[in-house]
Amino acid sequence: SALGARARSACLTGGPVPRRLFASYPQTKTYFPHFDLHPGSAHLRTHGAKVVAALGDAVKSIDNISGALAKLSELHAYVLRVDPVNFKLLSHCLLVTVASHFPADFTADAHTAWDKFLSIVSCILTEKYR
Ligand code: ZNH
Repeated sequence: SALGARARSACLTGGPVPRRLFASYPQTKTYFPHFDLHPGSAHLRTHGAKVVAALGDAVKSIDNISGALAKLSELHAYVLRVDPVNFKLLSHCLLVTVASHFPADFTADAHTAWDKFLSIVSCILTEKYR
């Protein structure tokens, strides 16, 4: 979407999103002991770009998101073992960050669409958990 493209170009995922996530929910930092977690660090920028690219793949395969994210779903469930609750926290931080950077574009429809999209992606990334 246009809002998604602007969010990407504003580089929200490398700075403001992780800053908000780690400040509001410090327990999320435990998954990144090997990262430099200072806002805008090379680690966060690279990682943020990967996360956004995955979200882009999901958008491109909007009718088969689970197919597009199958590998990533296995990675999060079996290798990274990220507690599913963290997906809600990250989605919330993404939503709030986009809303606060682009208040005029963040209409009720945009809010609904982002909320739905992120919850579908989160469901798919956590569905392999046992
Ligand atoms: Zn994650 C990784 C996406 C959520 C944690 N991830 C990752 C990647 C991607 C992603 C794309 C890369 C892979 C490769 O490289 O192959 N994620 C994602 C998404 C989401 C997520 C899309 C939602 C929406 N994650 C998450 C959470 C957490 C996480 C919530 C926690 C908190 N991840 C993670 C980790 C990792 C990842 C730890 C690894 C990193 C490194 O590099 O080491």
